[in-house]
Amino acid sequence: MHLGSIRTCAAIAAALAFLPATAIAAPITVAEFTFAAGEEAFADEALVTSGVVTGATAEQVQSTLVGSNLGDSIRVITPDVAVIEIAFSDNAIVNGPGTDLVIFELSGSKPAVGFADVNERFEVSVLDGPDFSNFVEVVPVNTGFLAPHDDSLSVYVVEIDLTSFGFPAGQVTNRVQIRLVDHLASRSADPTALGALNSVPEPGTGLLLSVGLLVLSARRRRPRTPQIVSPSLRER
Ligand SMILES: [Ca+2]
Ligand SMILES: [Ca+2]
Repeated sequence: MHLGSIRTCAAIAAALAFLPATAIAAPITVAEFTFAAGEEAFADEALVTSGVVTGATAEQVQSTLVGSNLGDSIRVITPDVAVIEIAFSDNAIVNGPGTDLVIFELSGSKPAVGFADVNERFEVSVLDGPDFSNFVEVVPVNTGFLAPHDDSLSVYVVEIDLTSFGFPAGQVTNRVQIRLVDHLASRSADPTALGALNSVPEPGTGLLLSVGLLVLSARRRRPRTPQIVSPSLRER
């Protein structure tokens, strides 16, 4: 085997040796739900696709719904309504056992754990193949945990099992839409985060990227004399 090839293989082997330690995140527990994939399990992008989120810029909608932090929430107030599309880009939600996705919502404290607040109901749609499903109404349930930055608010959750959207076991999705309506004529539900309990890494990120960069790095180091690259090769 050529010396350069040996070096390339050694570089890849070294990468694979350390990647498991960096690629496998520490689990995160949020209001008694443990996300084995850690921060990766949570939503990565959020975009208002129709209507208006009351009092929030596009950047605020994005920063509020992305990641595991429950410190802020969004809402609509009549006459506003809004559809928000949430994307998972470094992971996908897979239909595994039981609940696959948890949507966290913040509402005024209620004494009873398990209290389902119908006034905070909203609608959820999931991307199924090329199309989004019909919207399904969901009702947040009190976990009994208080919001980390405001103990006048409780953490409520909606647990989504993709089976209820007709997904067979193992089918994945990486996009969800939520539709917010103000049912109380005062404010709608207040979603704050979305996390995949059953999460799989998105192919093409993480491991593949790291190995690819190392192969490129090894190849770039190989020449010991300057090379002339023809314009035609550059353009390929
Ligand atoms: Ca993610
Ligand atoms: Ca499931």
